[in-house]
Amino acid sequence: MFYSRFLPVAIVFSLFYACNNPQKTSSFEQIPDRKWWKEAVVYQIYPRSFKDSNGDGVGDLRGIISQLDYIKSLGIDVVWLNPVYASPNKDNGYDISDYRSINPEFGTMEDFDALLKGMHDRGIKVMMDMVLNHCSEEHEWFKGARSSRDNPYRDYFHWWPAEKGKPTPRFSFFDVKGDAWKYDSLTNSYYLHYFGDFQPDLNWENPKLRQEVYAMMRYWLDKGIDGLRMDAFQYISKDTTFPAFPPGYEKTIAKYYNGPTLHNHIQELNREVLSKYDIMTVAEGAGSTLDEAMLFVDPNRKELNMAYHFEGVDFGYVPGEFKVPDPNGLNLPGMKAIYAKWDQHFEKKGWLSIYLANHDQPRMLTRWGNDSNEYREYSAKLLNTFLLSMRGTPYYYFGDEIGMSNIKFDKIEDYKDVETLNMYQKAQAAGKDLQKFIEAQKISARDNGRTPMQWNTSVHSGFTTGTPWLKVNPNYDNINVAVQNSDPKSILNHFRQLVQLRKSEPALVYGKFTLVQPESKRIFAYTRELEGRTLLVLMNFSDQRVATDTGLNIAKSKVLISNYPNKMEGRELRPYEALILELF
Ligand code: TEU
Ligand code: CA
Repeated sequence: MFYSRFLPVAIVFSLFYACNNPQKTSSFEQIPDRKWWKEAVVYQIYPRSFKDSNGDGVGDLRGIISQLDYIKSLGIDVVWLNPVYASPNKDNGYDISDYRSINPEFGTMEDFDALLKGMHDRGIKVMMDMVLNHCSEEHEWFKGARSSRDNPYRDYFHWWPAEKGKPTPRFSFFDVKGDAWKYDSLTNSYYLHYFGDFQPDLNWENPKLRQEVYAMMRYWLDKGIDGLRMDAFQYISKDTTFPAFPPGYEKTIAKYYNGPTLHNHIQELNREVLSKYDIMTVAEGAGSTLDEAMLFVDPNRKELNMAYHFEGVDFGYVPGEFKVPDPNGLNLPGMKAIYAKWDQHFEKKGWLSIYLANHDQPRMLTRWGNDSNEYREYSAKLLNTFLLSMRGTPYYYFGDEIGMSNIKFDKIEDYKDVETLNMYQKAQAAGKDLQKFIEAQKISARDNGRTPMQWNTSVHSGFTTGTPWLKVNPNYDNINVAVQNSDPKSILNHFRQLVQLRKSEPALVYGKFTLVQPESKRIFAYTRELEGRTLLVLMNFSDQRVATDTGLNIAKSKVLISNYPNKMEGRELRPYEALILELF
């Protein structure tokens, strides 16, 4: 009622207002201490699944090159590429066998250079994934290291000689037994691996290893790449005396975060490499507390630009279980509290990223929205509204711009991901209910987010002419780029508008964030304020109509973007309605 009735008044008022209050229409030029990486929207491409150029079923660099104009059309600023280096691919490129060459499945170094140039020609920056907690067992370093105890590469890794008895237990994320020490008979020693046993951990306490890593980073930075995403970086430092941990330690992986020398290493890295280039740097994970995370990104400490925490995406899983969704559904007040808490802690200094999905997560639409036919479009647009209106740099996962959803495999045989396969074996060994495991994975498995991009309605969604390495979601018939490109009301075009809105509204980037109605179980609402300009983000995270009660005067407002074709009805938000208002 209030809105539609006042709409004409609101328009006249806002025109009048805009003409008479120029100081409140803040522009980016007025912002002190601007940083390009705070204003950027990052688009993440999982190269295996984006576009295949040669029919072998695996996405590749030439495939990405063929879609550069599409990528540009999104309006994004930075592309983050998951690892494209030589790799046996047991963990899809997160097991690197040569940091200075391109995985032949993806192409050649010439292809990479062409990709970088193609991006730069279009004003898009490129961010590379640096996997430096571990490498592949097939890396020359490890092949040398395991061959004899006096090999020059021996100290690039962590070893426990068997004559000292069994090593003190350490936990591995991907190991069926959860054991991070693997016995290697060749030298009668155990080596450490926090992830798969094919991913031996690098020894950052060895200065030679560090110098080798820095030289490798300079090699890429000198090519002109614009950013580094530091994979699993919080784990690189270890107390190499390997003291015993109290029983139950493996349940609190906090023991693995932030080893004693972590920040010395990052500061050295900053001094010797990062500070020499105008790049953006992000740590994947940043300890387990707000204060720990701040240590990575407090500008006075000269470490990294921003961090991404796991608390948001881990929320809503049953504690102590492997990614089992809470049967009670989304606890919205809890989710809001997490985002508000993190935002507040970094309000004055430091910076965070904002994301709901990546290659380690299921599709955000299934996990955080509603992927039913009825609400799919509304809730995809709602989640996009959230991602592009929060403080923090949005990291946006490819395919979400068309509302891709989980594939929900029924059979373990359909999965390719080492994590799911190993956790299945673990559940089996523990005599757990395997059907329950499969049901939970339909919501949470990483492969849900790794199915190929849905380009059009041709066979295999236009991703490949061959057999895709991972099945294409059969819903590509109606969820694809081609259909949405030509529909002005599509999720894709709404996403493009949101990106433009963020680029024209400094309040969305730099403005103060304040939660409104924090206790509401259905409405997620907040204001973003900058220099007298107030934007209100209103989102209904439910399939019910809900009355808003923001306590703000919405009567005097202007709709900047909305996911419904017609105006809000009274004070009620319709199912999954999401809009951004400017308040006067
Ligand atoms: O992930 C690091 C990490 O902490 C993982 O445990 C992550 O939380 C997990 O995948 C969630 O299910 C990075 C990469 O992003 C991931 O793809 C790799 O598998 C992992 O490192 C090992 O390199
Ligand atoms: Ca290919």
